[in-house]
Amino acid sequence: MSSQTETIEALFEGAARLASETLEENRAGRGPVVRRLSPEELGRALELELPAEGRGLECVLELAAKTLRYSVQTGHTRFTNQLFGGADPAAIVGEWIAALSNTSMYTFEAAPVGTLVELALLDKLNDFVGFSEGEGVFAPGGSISNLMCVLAARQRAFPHIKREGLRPEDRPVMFVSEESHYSLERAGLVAGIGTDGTVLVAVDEVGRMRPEELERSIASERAKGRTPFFVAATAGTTVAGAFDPIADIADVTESQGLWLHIDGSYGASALLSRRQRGLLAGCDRADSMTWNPHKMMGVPISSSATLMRTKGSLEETLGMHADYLFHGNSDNAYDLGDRSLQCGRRVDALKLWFSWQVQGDRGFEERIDALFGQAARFRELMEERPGFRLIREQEGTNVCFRYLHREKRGAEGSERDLHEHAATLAIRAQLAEEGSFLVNYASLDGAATFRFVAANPETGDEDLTALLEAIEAAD
Ligand code: ABU
Repeated sequence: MSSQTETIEALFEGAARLASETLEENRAGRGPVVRRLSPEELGRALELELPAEGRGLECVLELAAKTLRYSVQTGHTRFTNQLFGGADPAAIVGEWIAALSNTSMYTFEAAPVGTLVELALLDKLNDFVGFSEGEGVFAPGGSISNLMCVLAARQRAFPHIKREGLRPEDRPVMFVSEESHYSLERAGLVAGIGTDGTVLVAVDEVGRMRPEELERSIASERAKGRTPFFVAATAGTTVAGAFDPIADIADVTESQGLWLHIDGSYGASALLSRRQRGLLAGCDRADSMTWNPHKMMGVPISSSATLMRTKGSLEETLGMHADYLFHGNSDNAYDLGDRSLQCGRRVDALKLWFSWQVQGDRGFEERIDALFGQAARFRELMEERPGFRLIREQEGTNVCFRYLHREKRGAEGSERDLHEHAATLAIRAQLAEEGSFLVNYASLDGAATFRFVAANPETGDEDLTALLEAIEAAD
């Protein structure tokens, strides 16, 4: 063995050791969730300056250890801040192998394995949705998948757009719920529709779009001479975790001849669970769907499937047929490049494929059931304690709640008014400062609200109780 090979082997062995130690610490809930430093302090700790003379491979393990030390431990059992959490060792290896094989997903020629793996995964996901003749492509995240679906809908409604762009008389308008993800409004502005061209449809007390409001909004926009073309239902809203009533919305879109998209970035994974898939009943009637395995399914970011009910929709919308890449040979039927907004594209499919081989459908089903169970358990534990208030009926894996200071309980006035916005922020900041928990907040119904996310199935009762106690203690 050459000395260079020995050095590389030692490097990779060291990296593997560091990885398994990190996973073990996070799984056991040891160590802080985050070591909070100011940007200036962190910059100094990282020693960001780039050297004129290289330091050699010897520095890599030190850099890796430092990176992990100051990173947020998103695999920690007490990280509940985002819609993802935990860590899957098989998927992490898939990510390493993607880097090692270092290719780009535009052609079968350049990425034969990645292409076939991606196609197999898209078929599998489409089967769960009920898109029996579907297609799709992976994208860098839910926002880009949502954008691609808006563009595909725009292409269908205004077929001249690819050559001419929008005509003044087109006046497109799209509809999303007022609790949908902001990426949909942004997709509208990228698509040349402007934020004024996106109508926010009212939601019910759970946070689900009201189909009758959708119908009313469509009629009102038509009366103004605008052209409705796209409706997005959300399966798992970002803050409340609510699931819009897809079948009722599909009744509206079908009768109005509109494209129905489902932003299932967060909640499409509920389809993997026989107990939970009813939340997306009617999803097979949609035209497109966004599904992020990097959320509930626990593969590393990013993994976002853009799914289409009809083959050819993406290429019709985005295809540019660059002949330096697509040489018109028999393999071209497999080329994914013309379905994507990107040219160079990472092999994101590999990590999900590794994970699915390890876990199977049943393993993912257990994971999803565990997350829904964890959210229900957290709510139960919370409701046993005075001072905690559930703010939204919990449908998915988020629990939105406020904590009312003991001196204010029972006082005059509505609890919302009594609740101090600043108190939620201060409690949250204190927990983050201690490194004990990272739990996010958002504004719901006009006041700051904690958002607990069940994203890591390793989070147990002890962690849930400790979070409630930590909030009480910080009060
Ligand atoms: N793309 C939505 C993610 C939001 C969150 O993790 O909280």
